[in-house]
Amino acid sequence: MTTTEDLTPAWINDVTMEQLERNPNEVYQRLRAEAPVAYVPQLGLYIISTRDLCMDIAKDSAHWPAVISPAGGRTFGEGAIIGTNGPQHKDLRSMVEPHLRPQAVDTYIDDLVRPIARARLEAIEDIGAVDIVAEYCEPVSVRALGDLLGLPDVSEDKLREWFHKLSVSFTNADMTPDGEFANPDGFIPGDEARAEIIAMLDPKIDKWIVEPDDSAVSHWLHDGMPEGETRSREVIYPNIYVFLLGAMQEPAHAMATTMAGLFSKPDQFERVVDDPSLLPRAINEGMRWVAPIWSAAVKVATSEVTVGDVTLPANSLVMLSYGSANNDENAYEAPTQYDLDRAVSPNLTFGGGVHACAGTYYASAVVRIALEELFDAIPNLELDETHDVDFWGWGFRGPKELHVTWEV
Ligand code: 261
Repeated sequence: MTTTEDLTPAWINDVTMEQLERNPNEVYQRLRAEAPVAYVPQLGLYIISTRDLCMDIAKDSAHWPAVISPAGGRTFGEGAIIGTNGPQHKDLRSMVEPHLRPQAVDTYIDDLVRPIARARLEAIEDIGAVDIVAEYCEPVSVRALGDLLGLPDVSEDKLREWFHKLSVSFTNADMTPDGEFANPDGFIPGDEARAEIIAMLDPKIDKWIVEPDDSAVSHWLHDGMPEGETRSREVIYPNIYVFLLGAMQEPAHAMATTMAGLFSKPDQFERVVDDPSLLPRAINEGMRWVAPIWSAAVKVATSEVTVGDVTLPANSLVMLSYGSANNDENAYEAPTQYDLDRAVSPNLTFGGGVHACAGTYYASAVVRIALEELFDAIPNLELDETHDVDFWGWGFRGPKELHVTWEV
């Protein structure tokens, strides 16, 4: 019988969260080569780092039901869709899916995103130098989803503050050897965001209960419920937090990552600006290159189970490292390079199995439209070489800032 110590590479004990947040790639490259199933004491779980093992586990929800990570559960509470299974998960999927079905998205996405994108571009197009993350990617992402959810009166800056606070709290994953959170104060930002979210949403929910409208959250309350009943706040809130974190932040990461990738291959950047029909491919590769949700999916073994070459006991927690899977050298040639012309090979950016992202089509459309409008308005965009492109994040990853310039 193998033990957690047998599956802990000695060198992993020296790896810090700060190091992973700055750059997880070398650590995970070594894990893929030496220990694709590794117990990491600081996280209190096993890391699965290769593409094939991540795919096998993601698809096998019978043996590997979803759970939320410890820090994620501390941040969102019980009942977030990402950690539910069976009939509870089915109900929550049916709650969130209507607005996210491709057929539904196609009816509203241009009217939703293009005016938001154009208004932001009008505000910046005469400046000639901005951090495009703060001035465009994040505002467009949060305004579009905020309007869709029913929060048109919550400012872009407030929505950005909330996803940031929820995100650092969700990934405050360091554990002590006794299985306690090593940095309990790291959850304060998430607690603050949650308190503000409830104070803002409670009155809206009161109103939607008696006066439903077309907003997504109003539908979450009513759809599929018996006449005169609504879903409880206990059901709704953890899932609002899921959206206010991942669905707000990650389209912006995908936009900025795709631009950073294209800037690393200037000829490919030119081709995409000249031919916007290349954007879906460019974005798909950007999200493969640096997966926005880099390391957040966790599963639990229902019974003793074999993973690759090792046997794990029942109740083992595994973290599927989709960002690492997407850089697996056994699946992709030169995986750490952005390449618009790369051969097709499936990736795990949107996960897999029954928990595969419900917002895949929505998010891809938001990112595409935002970049179409940006490249149309400012085709002579250039990377500002006086700033470094600093990617940041382990759970969620993208350029922290992306400074660009253009001739006005
Ligand atoms: C919309 C997806 O959001 C998330 C996914 C995984 C972890 C946290 C999230 O908010």
